[in-house]
Amino acid sequence: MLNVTPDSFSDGGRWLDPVAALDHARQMIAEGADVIDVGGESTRPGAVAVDTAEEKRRVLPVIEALAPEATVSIDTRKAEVAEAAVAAGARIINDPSATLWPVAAAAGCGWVAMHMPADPSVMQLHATYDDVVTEVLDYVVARAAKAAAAGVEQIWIDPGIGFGKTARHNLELLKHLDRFVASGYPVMVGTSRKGFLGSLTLRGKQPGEPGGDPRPTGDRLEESVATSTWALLQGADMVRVHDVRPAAMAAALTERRPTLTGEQR
Ligand code: HH2
Repeated sequence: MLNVTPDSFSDGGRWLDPVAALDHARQMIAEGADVIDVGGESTRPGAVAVDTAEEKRRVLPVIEALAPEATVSIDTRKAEVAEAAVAAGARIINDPSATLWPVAAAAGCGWVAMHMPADPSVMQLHATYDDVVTEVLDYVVARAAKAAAAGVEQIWIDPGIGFGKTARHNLELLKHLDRFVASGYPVMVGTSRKGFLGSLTLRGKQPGEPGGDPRPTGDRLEESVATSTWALLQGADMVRVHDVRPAAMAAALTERRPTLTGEQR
């Protein structure tokens, strides 16, 4: 993904300059990315909403430049930004609000229905579920059904890992991704560099051993690759990552797995 934001949790400020953003996008494509997800508003826990004009100013030049050479998705919660992004060449609306299916239907583009229980500024206060897997699954499937009824042809459902969820909720959702896959909708998953990964393997400790420091945002590569690979093995259709090369290499291995022979082992 390409965050054209000053405040994204792991790469905020790095790709604000459109030239740097394009270079980075081209590098991700060379490393194996199939879709570049462009976002101009951070949705990290506690993030403050960005004004529509500012969000458009951040994303549109990048989308216009990138669309002729790559499949671009726009990561936004605002209809006006989604419409402008599609007009600039984006082919998928990646929608953390799961409300923009009418825009996708009118534009004839793909749409991602992600689960987020409340606005990012307060969503961690809403991390309460009786049965997180069933509740999140029912929510995204209901939104996907509305989109399908409205005529959206390409729909993904996404459990929204880290959005209004505790580490335990995130792990439950990953453990039961097969139930999302069984819905019949293609599944998208984003775990990359997220906070809950930092506490899974603690620095200076063996996995599972208590104590130690949570790993910082920039030091969660192994956990990110492991969980994106897990998602693909469970049948996810698309994974959203920062570090494309290792994720793509691991994804290629999951595809080759059934054909490994004794000699190759
Ligand atoms: N996660 C983030 C943003 N958009 N979209 C989907 N469909 N699924 C996700 O899991 C997802 C998403 C958060 O990651 P990032 O873009 O790196 O951070 P920020 O929101 O701080 O820009």
